[in-house]
Amino acid sequence: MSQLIEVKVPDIGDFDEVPVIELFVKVGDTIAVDDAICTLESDKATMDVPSSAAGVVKEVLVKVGDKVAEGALLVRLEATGAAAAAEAPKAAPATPPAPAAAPAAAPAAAGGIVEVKVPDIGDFSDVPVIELFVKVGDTLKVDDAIATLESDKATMDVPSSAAGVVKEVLVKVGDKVSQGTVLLKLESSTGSAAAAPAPAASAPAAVPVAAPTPAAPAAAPATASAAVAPSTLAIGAKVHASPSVRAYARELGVDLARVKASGPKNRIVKEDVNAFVKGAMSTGVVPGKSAPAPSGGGGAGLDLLPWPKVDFSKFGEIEVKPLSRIKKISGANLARNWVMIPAVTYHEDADITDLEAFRVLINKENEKSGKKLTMLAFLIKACVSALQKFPEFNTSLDGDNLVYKKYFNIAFAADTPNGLVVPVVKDADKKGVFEIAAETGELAKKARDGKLGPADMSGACFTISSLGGIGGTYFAPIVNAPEVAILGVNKSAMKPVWDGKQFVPRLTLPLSLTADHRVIDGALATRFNVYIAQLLADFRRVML
Ligand code: CAO
Repeated sequence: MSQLIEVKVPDIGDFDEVPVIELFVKVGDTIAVDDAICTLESDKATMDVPSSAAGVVKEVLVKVGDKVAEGALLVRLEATGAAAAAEAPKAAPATPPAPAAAPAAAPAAAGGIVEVKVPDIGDFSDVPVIELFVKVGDTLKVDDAIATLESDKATMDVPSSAAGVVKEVLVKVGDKVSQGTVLLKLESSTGSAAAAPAPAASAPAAVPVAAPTPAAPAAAPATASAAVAPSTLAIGAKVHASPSVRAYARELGVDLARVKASGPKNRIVKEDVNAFVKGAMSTGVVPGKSAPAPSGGGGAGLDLLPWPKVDFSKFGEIEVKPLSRIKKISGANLARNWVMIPAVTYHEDADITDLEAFRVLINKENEKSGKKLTMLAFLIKACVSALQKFPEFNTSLDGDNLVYKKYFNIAFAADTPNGLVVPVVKDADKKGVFEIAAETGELAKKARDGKLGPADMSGACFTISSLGGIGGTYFAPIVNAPEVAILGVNKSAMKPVWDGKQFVPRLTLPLSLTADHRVIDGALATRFNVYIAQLLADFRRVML
C-alpha cells in the first residue's frame, strides 16, 4: 500500500510566520512534483511553494490566513509512481532559495573592487533584467536593490551584497542573466564588504500568469501616474519595493518612482501604491497636462465628499464579499477614465438587414465545417475601415502630442464570471472576417477560463463593447484609455423605417460611440458613426 508523504514548507530564507494567501490544492487533487501548493506572502516577498513530491492529496493541513515557517506541514500525499516507494522526502527548496546559498561578493579589502553577482535564484536562468536601479557613481549599501529580474513565473529584486561606489554596471535592461552573472563592480567602502554575506534575491513574487488582467491597466500606464503631485523620486532613481509591490504597481500602471514611500528604509509598501492611486483619482488632473487652470477656487482637486459610510446591517440582513481582483483593478481604471476624459457619447442606427441575411446564409453554407461568422467580426472589420478613413480615432494623447498608430489592433470587451476583460485582435486589418471570428471566439473562451495573458490584452488601438448577445438599446461606454474612442453595440431589432413611400421592416443595430472630446469633436464623431453605419448597411464598401 502506498505510504503517505508529508510536504512541508521548505527553507524560505529569513522568513518566519509568513501568511498563506492562496491555497491551490484540496483533498483528492492529483499533483505532480513542482505543482504549486500555496502562495506565502510576507511584507517583503511573495513566494509560491511547490510540491516536493507527486501524489494524491489526502490531507491539507493549512488554510488561507494561517502563518507558516520552514518545516510547517502543508499537505499529506499518497505517493504515485516511483515516488511511492521512496521515503517521504524533505520538501524541495521553494522557488526562493536559502540566502546562504547566494554567492558572496568577491572578497576585497577596503577600497578594493568588488564584483556583485546574481545570487542563487533557484531554477531560473536567462532571466531578463526589467529594471535597473543603479548607475556609475552611485553609492550603495548592502541590500540596496540593484535590479529587478522577471521570468514568466516570478519577479525578483537583486539586492547588493556589498557596500561601495558603483564603478561599472555590466548589465542593461533587457539583458538575460543567470546565477553568477556579474551585475556590477563596486569600489568597496569598508573592509567588511567582503565579509558581508550576499543575500539571496528577494523571493520571487508570484506573477499572475493564469489570472486575466482586466480592462485598461496594461494599456494605460501613463495616465494615472502622469497626474499626480510632484514625484518624490526622479524617474529612474532607485525605488525600494518588494517584488509583489512592483507587480501590483505594474498591474495598476503606477510608476513607482512617483509613489511616496512610508515603509522602513524608505520602502514603498502596497498601501503607498493604493494611496497614490486614490490621490490620482481625487485630483482628477487631465493626463498629459501639468494641471488644469484653477476655476472658482476649486483647483485641480474634485473636492468630493467622502464615500458614505453606512451600517447596512441596521436595515436588514447583509453579506459582505470581497471584490474580485479583476473588478478591483478594472474599477480603478474605469474610474480614472471616467473622471479624466471629457467624453461624449454619440448614437447611430445601422441597417444590418442585408448583412445579417448574408451572415446567416454563409453560416448555413459552412454549417458542416464548424466555421461561423459573428456580428462582432463584421464590426471589427468595419471599425478597421473607419479607423483608416478617420485616423484621429487611431491615436493616443501624449502630453501635447497626438500619437497616430499605423497598426490596427481592435480590443473587445468580454464578460467573464470574474469581471470585465478586454482581449485584443492584433493586426485586424490583415485578417479576414472568418479569421477574426475564430480569434474572438478563442480569446473570449480564454477570457472566461481566466487564461488570458498580458500579451492577449495589450496593444489595443480601439475597443468594441458588444452587448448585442444580451439586449439593450443604447448605452454610454467608457473610453479605454489611452485609446480615444470606444464603440458600444446593443441588440439588433426589427424596426419600421420610412423609405420615402412607406414604412418597411429593417433590422436595426444600435451603435453608441464614446469619444474623447480633447481629440475628437462632435462632427468627426458623427461622421465616424455614420460611416460605420454605411459600411454595415452595405459591407461591399469595406473594399473601397
Ligand atoms: N444583435 C442581435 N444579436 C446578436 C448581436 C447583436 N448585436 N450580437 C450577437 N448576437 C447574437 C449572436 O448572433 C448569438 O446568437 P447565435 O448563437 O444565434 O448566433 C448570440 O447573440 C450570442 O452572441 P455572443 O454575445 O455570445 O457572441 P458575440 O460574438 O456576439 O460576442 C463577446 C462575444 C465576447 C463580445 C460577448 O460574449 C460578451 O462578453 N459580451 C459582453 C461585453 C460586455 O460586457 N460589454 C460591456 C462592457 S461595459 O461594462
